[in-house]
Amino acid sequence: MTDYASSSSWTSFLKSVASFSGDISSLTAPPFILSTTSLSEFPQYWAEHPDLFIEPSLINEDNFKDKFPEINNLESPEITRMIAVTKWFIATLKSQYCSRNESMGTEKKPLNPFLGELFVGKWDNKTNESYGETILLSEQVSHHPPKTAYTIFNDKNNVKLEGYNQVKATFSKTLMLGVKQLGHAMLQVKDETFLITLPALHIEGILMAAPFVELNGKSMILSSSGSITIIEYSGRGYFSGKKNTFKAKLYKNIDDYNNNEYPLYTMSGQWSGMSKITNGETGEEFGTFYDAVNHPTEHIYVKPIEDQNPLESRRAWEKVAEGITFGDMTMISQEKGKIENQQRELRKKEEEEGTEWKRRWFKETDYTKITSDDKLVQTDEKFIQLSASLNLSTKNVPSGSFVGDKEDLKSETSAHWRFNRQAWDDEKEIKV
Ligand code: CLR
Repeated sequence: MTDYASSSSWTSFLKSVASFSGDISSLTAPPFILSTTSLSEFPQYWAEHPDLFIEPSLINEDNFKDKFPEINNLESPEITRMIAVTKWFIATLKSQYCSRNESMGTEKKPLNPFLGELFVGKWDNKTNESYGETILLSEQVSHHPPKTAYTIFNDKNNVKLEGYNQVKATFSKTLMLGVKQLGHAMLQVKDETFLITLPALHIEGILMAAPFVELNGKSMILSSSGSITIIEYSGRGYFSGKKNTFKAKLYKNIDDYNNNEYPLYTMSGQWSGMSKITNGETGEEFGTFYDAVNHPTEHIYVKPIEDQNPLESRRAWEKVAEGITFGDMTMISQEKGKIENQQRELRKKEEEEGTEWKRRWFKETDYTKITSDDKLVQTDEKFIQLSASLNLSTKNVPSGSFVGDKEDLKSETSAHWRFNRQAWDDEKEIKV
């Protein structure tokens, strides 16, 4: 138990949790559990292994057999790319869900981005010229409820990830915080598209003032070439004694999955540690799939604060972050207050003028409003096709819900945030 756990600020925080309304950002937490990082930065976790992010695009007809030499009889470039995409995805999890514990000792409450907040940066991949630059753009497209839209792209290798984050959280009686993710991610590798559903998670250790994330539920990766990977998560003492456990099954096609046929490959182990890959039918072990411990992350490059636009996250939150670092509650609330007032003023003005805050690089598509005359861009078209192939709901529901599920029947909208590349190409003020 930490000293913080018995502090009066923590016990009163725990009491306030009892009347939790569903909006985590409204909880007033003591400074020691506040992070100096805004949620708008979280999309960077998708690409802290820039090599694995690009790898699927380097696999082709001529070289696929050499890509995973330990696996015999690799059958096609498509399946080999699916293995590489699955490996990249598993490799993102340690960054996504363990990095705050590693850098700050525990999970902390991130700063709640204001509407229009931006976070941009890049991996210049200087040590490997053939990789080219990978760019991240993230934008807070909604404040109530919080939604962060993002894209990460590498033009040289024709790889693009786009998606958005939104969560729905509930506290259990034992003070476990259960979190469902509502968005999804789409990865485009040249002509191939992958739809990725996001796992549910929960925060343990809140009572002890030492929160950490564990994953539960599933994620799915559906490829436009027909293959599918289903990943199931569990924690300590569920299907193994270890934390951060996963079991992934890669099927050649959705029929094989639906008909309970053997998968081509099974990957299993710890996403924060070692995992192995085996033949899905015979169980023959091929070797290590991914070793998270011996694969250090590469952090994004972000411009110095003095070169940033006032809408950019680290610049906007600079003073609040200082307050958090000093543990100075007065400074934190004063500086937060300034941002909140400014936001209130803007909303008031917009209301008076009958306008709305203009989103910079992303736009919302409501799939319930699409008619047969509408021209669909590739992301829209693939999202609809891939979802339909597995009967996944395209509505605003927890990621991975199916058509006919309770959540699907309850939801009326299918509004998702998509990247508008033209808007970025026309961008004059913000530089990476
Ligand atoms: C955001 C999207 C990322 C994955 C991810 C990782 C950790 C999650 C975060 C998402 C959303 C916010 C989150 C966080 C862990 C803790 C934090 C749920 C899903 C909450 C708001 C903090 C609670 C505060 C405690 C002190 C109780 O790709």
